[in-house]
This record gives sequence, structure tokens and C-alpha cells, in this order.
Amino acid sequence: MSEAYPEVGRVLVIIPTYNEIENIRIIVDRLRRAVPAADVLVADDNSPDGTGAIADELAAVDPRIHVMHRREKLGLGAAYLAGFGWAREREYDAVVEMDADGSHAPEELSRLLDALADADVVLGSRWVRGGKVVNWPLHRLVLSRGGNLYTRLALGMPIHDATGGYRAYRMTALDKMDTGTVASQGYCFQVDLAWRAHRNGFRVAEVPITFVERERGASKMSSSIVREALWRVTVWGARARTTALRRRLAGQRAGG
Ligand SMILES: Nc1nc2c(ncn2[C@@H]2O[C@H](COP(=O)(O)OP(=O)(O)OP(=O)(O)O)[C@@H](O)[C@H]2O)c(=O)[nH]1
Ligand SMILES: [Mg+2]
Repeated sequence: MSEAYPEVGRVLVIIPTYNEIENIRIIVDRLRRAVPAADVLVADDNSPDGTGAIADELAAVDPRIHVMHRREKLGLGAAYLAGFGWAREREYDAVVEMDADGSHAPEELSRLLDALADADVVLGSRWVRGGKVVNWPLHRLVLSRGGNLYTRLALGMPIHDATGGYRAYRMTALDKMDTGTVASQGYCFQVDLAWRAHRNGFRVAEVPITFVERERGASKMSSSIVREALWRVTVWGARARTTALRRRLAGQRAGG
């Protein structure tokens, strides 16, 4: 099989969906045109609006499109973990995370994959030079910038957009990230994986993206998602500082 990204290998784009009937055709169509060499996996949590059936229709006429039907809505993180497992079983070399709502432009994916040639993890970033957000109300901008600032300070991690969900991972990196122990669900899932990549010493690249607010369908963002991220990041940061302090004390003791 010819590979569009010889330095990366076979790529699977995972699109998690819950009630995205107005978006699913559009996003898959855009993706297939923009990056024809990548395979697509729609991971649908039994959407009541019939998104899964539309995905099946798309898969029936295009062998590069696949659908994973999950029994119930278990959150974005759980859908991605199942998708990573699916990719692992089929020996993909890289996986991409992409929302269904059009916020992540498929036309920008080739830049992320180009960057993966020299990185283990590539983050589509709204908050580096050249990154943009289109049509977000002020409170979402404040939440995202504030959340990322807090994350950077609490974890001491030099990543500008740790909450974003447009990403590419080398499978070898994901395998070492021990994703079986990830408990985070919402946005926090993204921070969790970025934190694991950072702690593993992986090459993490941030590529500027233009994030566009969804035009169709309802957001699944909620205050509980924000609360989860806040407490988990705080706990991880405290744990990392305690571990560093313990090591320093042990080193001082050993050094006499
Ligand atoms: N399979 C699955 N997909 C989900 C679930 N929750 C959200 N998604 C999908 O994850 C992607 C991101 O969800 P959004 O609702 O856009 O969440 P968001 O981007 O944080 O919120 P907005 O910025 O308001 O759009 C979309 O493709 C959703 O359909 C879930 O529980 N299961
Ligand atoms: Mg969205």
C-alpha cells in the first residue's frame, strides 16, 4: 500500500461522536478529501439521533471508513481509549484525534502529520503563535486560556494548549503512556495524555491551528467537565511536587 506519510506510516483518524448527525457526513467527507491516505474510525456511543447509522452508510461505500458502535455514552476519553485499542490491534503506526463538529479542520491535518515526522506527539495548538480561535464567546476564551495557564503552572509543563483535542500520536508513544490507567473523561483526558507524554520525555510538538466554534449541533461541554479537570490537575501537580521534594531530600541524605 502506498503511504502518503512514509516517515509516519499508516494513520488512523479517530472521530468520537455523540449526536453529531448534522456534522458526521460533512466532516468525514472533508477528511477523506484532505488526507485520502488516512483511514477513519468513527467511535459512536449509540447516539440517539442516528449518527451511527449514517456512519455505517459512509463505511459501506468507502473501505477506508470504519465504525465502532459502543453501547452507551461513556465520555470522550473512554471512546478514544477504545479507538486506540482498535488501532493497536490493526497495527496502525499513528492515530489522530479529531472532533466531529468541524472545530478541527481536516485541511490542517497534513501539517500535524508533517510535524509527527520529528515528534512523538503533535498537539494542534490554539495558543501558540499563528494559532487562532474563531467565533468563541469571551467566557470560552477565558476558560481555555485560564485553564491552560493553570495547567502549565500546576504541572510545570511547557505546553501552551494541553486541553485541545486535535492531535496526532505515534503508536509507539501511546503504547508507553500506559493508557490502560487513564481515568480522566472530558477535557481532562487531553491534559492527562499531554502530561503522560511530557513525563515520558517524549518529543511533543505544538502546531498552530485555527479552531472554529461548532456551527451545527449541541456542545457536550459541561461544568462537571471543567471541575474534573481542575481537581485532577491540582492533584497531579501536588503529587509531582511531593515526589520531587522527596527525591531531593533523599538525595541530600545520601549525599551526607
Ligand atoms: N463517543 C463519544 N463522543 C463524544 C462524547 N462526548 C463528546 N463526544 C464527541 O467529542 C467531540 C467533542 O465534543 P464537543 O461537544 O464538541 O465538545 P467540546 O468541543 O468540548 O465543546 P464545544 O467546544 O462546545 O463544541 C465531538 O465529536 C462529540 O460528538 C461521548 O460521550 N462519547
Ligand atoms: Mg466541539
